[in-house]
Amino acid sequence: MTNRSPVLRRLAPRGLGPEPLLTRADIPDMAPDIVDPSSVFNPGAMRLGHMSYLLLRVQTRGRRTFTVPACHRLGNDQGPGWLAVAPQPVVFDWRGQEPRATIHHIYDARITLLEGRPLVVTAVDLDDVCRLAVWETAGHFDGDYCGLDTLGFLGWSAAPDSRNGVIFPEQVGGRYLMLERPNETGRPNDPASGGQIVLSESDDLRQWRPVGPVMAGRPRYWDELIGAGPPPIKTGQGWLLVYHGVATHFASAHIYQAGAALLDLDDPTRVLARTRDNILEPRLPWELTGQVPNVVFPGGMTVAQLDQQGFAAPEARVLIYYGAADTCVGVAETTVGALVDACRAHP
Ligand code: BMA
Repeated sequence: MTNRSPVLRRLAPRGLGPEPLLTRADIPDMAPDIVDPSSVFNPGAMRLGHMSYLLLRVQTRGRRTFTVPACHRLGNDQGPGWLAVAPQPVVFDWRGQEPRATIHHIYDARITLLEGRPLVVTAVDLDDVCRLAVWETAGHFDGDYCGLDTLGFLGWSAAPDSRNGVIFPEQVGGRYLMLERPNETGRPNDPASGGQIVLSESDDLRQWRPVGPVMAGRPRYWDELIGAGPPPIKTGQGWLLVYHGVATHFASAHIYQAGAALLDLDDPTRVLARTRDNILEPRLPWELTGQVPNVVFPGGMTVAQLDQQGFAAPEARVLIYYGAADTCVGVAETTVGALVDACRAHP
């Protein structure tokens, strides 16, 4: 068997073996910008009805980065599977607030459905730093792709140089919350990364201020460097966060894996439990080999149903969308209960 993990099961979206949900072959040409692209990876996701709405990171042969909407539904008793990629990349509307520095790349979108509307956080590579931008949808929800085709700028996150920003799906204590991962200076020739997830807060989604640290990497183990994966989901046991961890102590390459943690519902700076082991690691050829080898990088998580108060039940089915080797997109399934149990397995 390829995957005996009790927590996450990779899916076979085309009915063969565990295989990518999307590869570069699924991205239609969008001349003049996207023609025969090199890769598609690191998707953000949100669920509306029975559909997952994705924002894909598409890289061209010029190593330019575009964000492309898509939608996905697994085939089941209720209907056939569905996968469609938009014919145009997302238009980012800075609304006259673009930074003065050169904008090189906008990437790794994370989507949160908050108060009935999608909010997106992206990384923005500038000359010297990477900042996190918060965007709202500018299109209508009743159109294709839920209005994710045009995103309007709302503001910058609190940290001056960070990545992996995710907004909570509801206010906590009367404020909006975001997890972000300040970048520490990378080693020579390494991309800047970081070993700590922190909490930021906002009254209006435009101005963000720091609150404090949430969790740190564990040197010498699987998650030495860390960053939030998809936005957290609310469970009776706490905010369920899937995050990525990077093992940096292997000579040949860093290994990007996924784990999970439970954060206190009222004070998400308190970590209640955390997986000792990773719950997903690169094992399949398309996770081990690609533009950046040995990478699984979760960015989207959809839950089949939430109750009236926004809680996900233990039996609710979870899909986790992840980038593989910075080259393609995979999807794995589990339940809320299995993730919570994995967090609490080794107190
Ligand atoms: C991280 C980010 C991700 C990327 C990953 C693996 O630092 O840059 O966008 O997928 O590295 O290369």
